[in-house]
Parts: sequence; structure tokens; C-alpha cells
Amino acid sequence: MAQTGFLIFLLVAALLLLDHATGQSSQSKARKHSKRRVKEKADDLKSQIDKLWQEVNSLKEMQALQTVCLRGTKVHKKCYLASDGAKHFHEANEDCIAKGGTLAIPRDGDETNALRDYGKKSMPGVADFWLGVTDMVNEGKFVDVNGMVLNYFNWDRSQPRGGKRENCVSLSQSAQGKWSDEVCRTLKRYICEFLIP
Ligand SMILES: [Ca+2]
Repeated sequence: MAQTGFLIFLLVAALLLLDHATGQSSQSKARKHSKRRVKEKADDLKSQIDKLWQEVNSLKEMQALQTVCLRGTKVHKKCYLASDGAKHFHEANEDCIAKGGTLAIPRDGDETNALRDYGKKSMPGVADFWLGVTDMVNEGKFVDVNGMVLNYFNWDRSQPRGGKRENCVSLSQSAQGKWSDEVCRTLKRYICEFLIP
């Protein structure tokens, strides 16, 4: 991204200036006034560098998000990206976090439909996949992977029913996007979701 390149250039220029300013500081020890001015200048440059770093990092995040959205799909204010392989719930969750997202958490009927359609398209023939919903902390109290209360549930008939044995939730394609609790150590495909700022 051209913007990132420009910011990195600015950062390097600022670092060189800072180096120069620090050098000056050691040469002019005798003159207190000038020394203070140089220190102020250096502090100012440092804060500018901090700001530039923040911008570089947020640009990197935006770029990563764009890549995800291009590879996956963009629906409303989220991007979804299907996994290549199957994993246990915890590993699937960690993989999504490493990519800057979470396991997909449908928040309403529209998101369920979008997720179901994307799942069918991106993972044809896959019967179900992990969602970012679990009751492993408090049995029977299902929350999202951030531990936040859920306002939307889409349980299949007579689900959840796994008790303490089944603490992780999957979305079933054959049940039109309905949820079931499952054994967390089951190998399943998954979809990561990324919130668009
Ligand atoms: Ca349970």
C-alpha cells in the first residue's frame, strides 16, 4: 500500500532528525537553554513517531482486513473467511484470533442466513461448522467467545442437550443454520468473522 510506504518514509526521516537532535544535545551541554530546547524538540519528535507508528499499525490492520474480505465475503459490517481444514474448537478459535478475528457469531436471522450461504459456497458438502459460542465456563450458560452475553440463539429442536460433555456450538447446514452443542474436541471446519470498523 502506497500510504504505508509513505508513512514508513516519514518515520525514518523522523528517526534521523531525532538522532541529529540527540547528537546536538551532547555537544551543547554547557548551554542550558539550548539543551532544554533540544530536549523539547526530541520529545516532540518522539510523540510524532509514536503517532506515526499507530497510523502504520492501523493501516496494516486495514490492509489485512481488506485481504480477508477479498478472499472471503463481506456481509453488512462483517467479513467472513472459511477455514481450509478442520480443527478442535479451541484451535479453531485460536486460529481466528491469530488472524485478527473470532469464530463466527451470528447475531440475528440475517447473519445466520449470510453465514449459512457463505458456508455452503465456500465449504461445499460440509455438514456443520464451529460458531464462537460456548458454555464451558458455566454449564448451560452459553456466551460468545469473548465471554459476552448473547441476545440471539438459534437452537435446533431439543438442543442443547449435551450437558457437561458438550460445551461448544456448531451450525448445522442440514438444519438450515440451527445450532447444536457438541464435544469441543470434535474436528470441524469453521468460519472466522472480522468486524469492519
Ligand atoms: Ca454444556
